[in-house]
Amino acid sequence: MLPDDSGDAIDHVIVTYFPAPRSYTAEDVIEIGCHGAPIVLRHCVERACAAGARIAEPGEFTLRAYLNGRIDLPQAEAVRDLIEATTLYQARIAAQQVEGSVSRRIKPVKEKLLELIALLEAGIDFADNDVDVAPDSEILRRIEQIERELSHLAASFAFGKLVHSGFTMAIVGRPNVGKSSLFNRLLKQDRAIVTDIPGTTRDLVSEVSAIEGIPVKFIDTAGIRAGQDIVESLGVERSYQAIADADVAVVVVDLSSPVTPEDRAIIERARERSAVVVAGNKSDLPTAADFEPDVRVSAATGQGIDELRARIFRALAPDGAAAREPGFITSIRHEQLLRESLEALAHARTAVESHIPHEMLLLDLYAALQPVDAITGATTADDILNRIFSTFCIGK
Ligand SMILES: Nc1nc2c(ncn2[C@@H]2O[C@H](COP(=O)(O)OP(=O)(O)OP(=O)(O)O)[C@@H](O)[C@H]2O)c(=O)[nH]1
Ligand SMILES: [Mg+2]
Repeated sequence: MLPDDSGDAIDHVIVTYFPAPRSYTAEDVIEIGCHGAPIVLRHCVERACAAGARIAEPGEFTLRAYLNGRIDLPQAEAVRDLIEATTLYQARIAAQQVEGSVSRRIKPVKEKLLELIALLEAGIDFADNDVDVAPDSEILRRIEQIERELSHLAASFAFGKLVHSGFTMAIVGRPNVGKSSLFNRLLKQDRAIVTDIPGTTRDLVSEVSAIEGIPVKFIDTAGIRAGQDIVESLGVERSYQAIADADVAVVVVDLSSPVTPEDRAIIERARERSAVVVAGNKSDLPTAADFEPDVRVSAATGQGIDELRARIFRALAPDGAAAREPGFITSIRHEQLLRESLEALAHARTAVESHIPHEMLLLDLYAALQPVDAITGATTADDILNRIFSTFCIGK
């Protein structure tokens, strides 16, 4: 029973006791479940604090779980992603990472690096005894194998980034080609106004939705043409800005009429600024255009829309299919660390090729190990910890 200040019951709560080490933090933990009204929650927290508890720091529970060795760093970071997930797909990937999918991918590679280091260390220690560690070709083979596996993992970030942060997609093209119709079709709702009058859309219209569980900000734009009134030309300015800001631009052309130099100019312009998919719309009508788009669609009938979605994905993450294998990385921190490690390995490879003494080669290998350690958590500087845990927005 949760009493108010005068002792009257205001809620009945459930108290759950998790004895150490079988709790979230691996310590003794008590959880109080009460009914969800904010005023009741606040009262409950105030009573607890009056009795000697204190409010958790951001991320403190997960930090304690980490410090007590119950989870490693990638798992702790994934808890934050799970809390922030906006689609079930994001939640599923984060949940796999909470279960340790990233560490499971990295640890075998780290193991190979450690083996190589141990091998060379041994060679140096026993140099007097004429122990021949390994021929250079063998050392090179090992370094290259580690490089291959790490760069494969680093490349998975191209897709992982999309899963983590989603992407922005602008639909651009000449007036009346069917941009707003396509926008509505992709969103599966009548969001933007569609008419047969060129110049219908005058400002950016945006809406957030998801493609295959990945959050996407769709932007419909004003049709691009020259020499119109001031409102429309301001809209055209914004269309160009939208191309520049987008991760991917879908340039729409109307296949039922001849493709014009303006169409080609818009495609060129878009290619300078972002990934591009050229969609040939109105494919339900007789074709009048002598032009091969990336994908033929009909906003009117829905034909080709799935193919368009697939094309959009491929434009953003060319290796998307490979990246979907388990344990792909979604954290920019991990990607940067893997790149650092790869740089050091490239140094190491050059060192072997130029027959530099093993003592020096080892420095490069240790330099390659350090960033991997920073992912798996074996050596963690305070500032890494602080950066990770300070981005938690709530107590968990
Ligand atoms: N037959 C056919 N008509 C289409 C298709 N897509 C759009 N339309 C028609 O083309 C006209 C223009 O469509 P909108 O979606 O408004 O074109 P828009 O590119 O947004 O035009 P602005 O906003 O003026 O730049 C409308 O009459 C639509 O019904 C299609 O796939 N097939
Ligand atoms: Mg429009």
